[in-house]
Amino acid sequence: MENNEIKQLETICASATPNATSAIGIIRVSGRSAVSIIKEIFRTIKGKKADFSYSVKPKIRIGYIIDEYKNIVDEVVCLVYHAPRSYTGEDLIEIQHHGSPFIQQEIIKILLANGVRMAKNGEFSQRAFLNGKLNLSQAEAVADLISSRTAIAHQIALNQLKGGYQKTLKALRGELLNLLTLLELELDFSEEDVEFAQRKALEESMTNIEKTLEILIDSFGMGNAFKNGIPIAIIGKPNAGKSTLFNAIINDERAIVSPISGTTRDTIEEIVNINGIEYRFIDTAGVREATDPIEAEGIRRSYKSIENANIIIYVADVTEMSPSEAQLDLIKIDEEISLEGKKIIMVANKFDGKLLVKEIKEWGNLGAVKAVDKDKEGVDEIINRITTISENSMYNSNILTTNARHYEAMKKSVVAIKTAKENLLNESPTDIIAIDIRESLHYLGEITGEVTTEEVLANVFSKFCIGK
Ligand SMILES: Nc1nc2c(ncn2[C@@H]2O[C@H](COP(=O)(O)OP(=O)(O)OP(=O)(O)O)[C@@H](O)[C@H]2O)c(=O)[nH]1
Ligand SMILES: [Mg+2]
Repeated sequence: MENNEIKQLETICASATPNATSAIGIIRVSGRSAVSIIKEIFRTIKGKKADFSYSVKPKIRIGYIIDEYKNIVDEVVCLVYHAPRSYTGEDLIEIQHHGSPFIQQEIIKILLANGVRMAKNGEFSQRAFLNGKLNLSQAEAVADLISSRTAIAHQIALNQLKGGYQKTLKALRGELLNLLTLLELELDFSEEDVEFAQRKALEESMTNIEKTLEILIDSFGMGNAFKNGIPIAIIGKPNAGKSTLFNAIINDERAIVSPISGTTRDTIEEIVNINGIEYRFIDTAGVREATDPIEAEGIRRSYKSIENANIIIYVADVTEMSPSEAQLDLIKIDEEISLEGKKIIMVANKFDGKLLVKEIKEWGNLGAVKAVDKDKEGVDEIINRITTISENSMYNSNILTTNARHYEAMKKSVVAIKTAKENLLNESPTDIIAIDIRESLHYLGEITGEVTTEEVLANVFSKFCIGK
């Protein structure tokens, strides 16, 4: 942390608003000399130096920013937050200026001339973290909050910032610490051969931790999808009507449709926002034995899309295949690439074709959506089903893992707790059990930032925008 302490001595600035014409722009200044510098470059309306002395509540001052020749650059509002009651935990000033990129540049130039340096990406949030204002996963949630494009991504980010996710992590950490304390107490008295902790209770506690971690780990697939758009692959045999359906869902003639088998050769993606959730619909090449290398590559990409999708729309041409043939085809695909955990929506397409009463009934028994390219009903039903699937997964969204870094740390944490439990059941010595509990705690600490390296910090904060 030594390095960070040196960095924190420097006063930093950045524009918190985009470099574009707008009603107002905001420049942030944070650090030890923020207040003394603003005193020099700010004058009240009456042309006097303003009172920026310490106060618990933030101070608001209206006046002018002046350059080295005492010329007025802009009329501004300054908000002064004194340490530690600010976002960064340092003295922090927000200068609200007229939203012109020129004024923004001029004010920043004056700040730089006074010894302030430009902030790096996420440096304000990094300081907030180093000063104990936010833990690491909360800081990451701030970045997610800024970049959230949909209602659900926004809700998840808010939850990661303050809600159930933080509580779950805290509870997990508490339980692990409790376990460790019990085991260490026993170690302190090891000479006397006493067992403070009931083996049964220890085992229960470990199982609890393991279960919670596993729920968090499993939620990553959906959590990540909610954040970046839920991938939905439209698959089936060539000519089944996949591209027709894809165009109908995205409401655009995006994919080429033709009676020629093998029209779609590459995968095509479109993002659609339905009821505040983002979906990535993917039209794929029909899966069959390839006759040429290009087609083979197309089919390989179809499989890749199936692998990455949370939801699969299987399109069957009812004039070409029976319900049992469609099921067999899905089994064949499952052998190629596991469909486990994926939600499958079966679509009986071309329902305007000639069909026997028995076939109509069988498709119904299969729960297939009956679709005809000219009708909207089939598409509406498909969208209804997709919405239901998402809403059911959202039910638990207060403890969704959406961050790949957290996901990796949790996987390591659960391995350690499992090993500890095994050792406990094998009646291994207490110090051996304690090693893995400590390790499990260590990985959990990586998420919230109790244990971090410079490298991890740099990695996390470099993903932020400048000024945050
Ligand atoms: N009668 C009827 N024809 C349809 C229906 N849906 C699609 N078609 C026709 O079926 C043919 C194939 O449609 P596509 O959407 O290109 O099929 P695809 O599954 O994308 O085919 P590939 O890309 O070759 O794998 C086209 O001529 C469509 O007009 C339908 O509901 N009823
Ligand atoms: Mg197609």
